[in-house]
Amino acid sequence: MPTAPPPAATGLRGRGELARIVVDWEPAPWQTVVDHYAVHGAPGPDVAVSPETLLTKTVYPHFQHNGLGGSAQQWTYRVVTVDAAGARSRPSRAVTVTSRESVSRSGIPLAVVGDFDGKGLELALSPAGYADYPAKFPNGVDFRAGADDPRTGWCYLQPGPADGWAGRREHRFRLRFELAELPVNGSDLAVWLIDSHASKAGSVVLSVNGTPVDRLRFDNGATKGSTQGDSTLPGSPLKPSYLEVRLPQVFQVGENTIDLHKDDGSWIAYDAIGVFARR
Ligand SMILES: [Ca+2]
Repeated sequence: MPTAPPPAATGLRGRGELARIVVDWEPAPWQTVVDHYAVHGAPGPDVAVSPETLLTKTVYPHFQHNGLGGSAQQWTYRVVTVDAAGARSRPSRAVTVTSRESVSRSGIPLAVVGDFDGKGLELALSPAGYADYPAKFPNGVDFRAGADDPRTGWCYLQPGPADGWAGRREHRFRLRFELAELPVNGSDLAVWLIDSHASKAGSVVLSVNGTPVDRLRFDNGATKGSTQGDSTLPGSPLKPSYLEVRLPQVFQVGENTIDLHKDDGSWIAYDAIGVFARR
């Protein structure tokens, strides 16, 4: 005897963030024993429900679509509820969401280390060489944009005082860059992480040309980015996070420095870092 299919998911809604889109919907009514929700998605204004558009199966009424990159991307989603007997609901109403554009796309690069691509593989010691950090970077990172090579000069992991493997002390990462002229419309700093410690991501003091200007607080991650370098792989356990802040107008013609001084918590795992002038 075929049973009645479960009801279609309702209340589908989404929000666009940096490099990701978050989609939520209402849990199925209690009478429905849910096996999973099948989330379908496609770029553009609609999505056909087919094996090709299946993005994930989840038991939670929630989906985080990661790895969308720095450009604003429009995606449309529908959800199919599958019950314990394997019966499938009609597809839900569609929801169309656009992710936020990164300053790494909208701005003019002044100093960039790495690619904003959800991976840390282009950085030094990636993906799992953190044990070599104390020997290779005894004084932290001191990187000259445009001259130094990220593959040897910018460590993929920046430890903090909670990390015994890095001496249980503070660590400074410095980015140096030359400016021939000052940005007229201001500038932004983008710090993209592929992951961070799951409970002690902590924070850094941000200094520009030696003057502390802000404290950047990081989202907790999954504690996997110390040994895995690609957050865009299907099923990746990494929890990337993205931080973009406006910088005060304290640059000078000639050499400038951006310091990230980690005096709080455990490590962060870099995807890329850059300073961008507003157009
Ligand atoms: Ca990267």
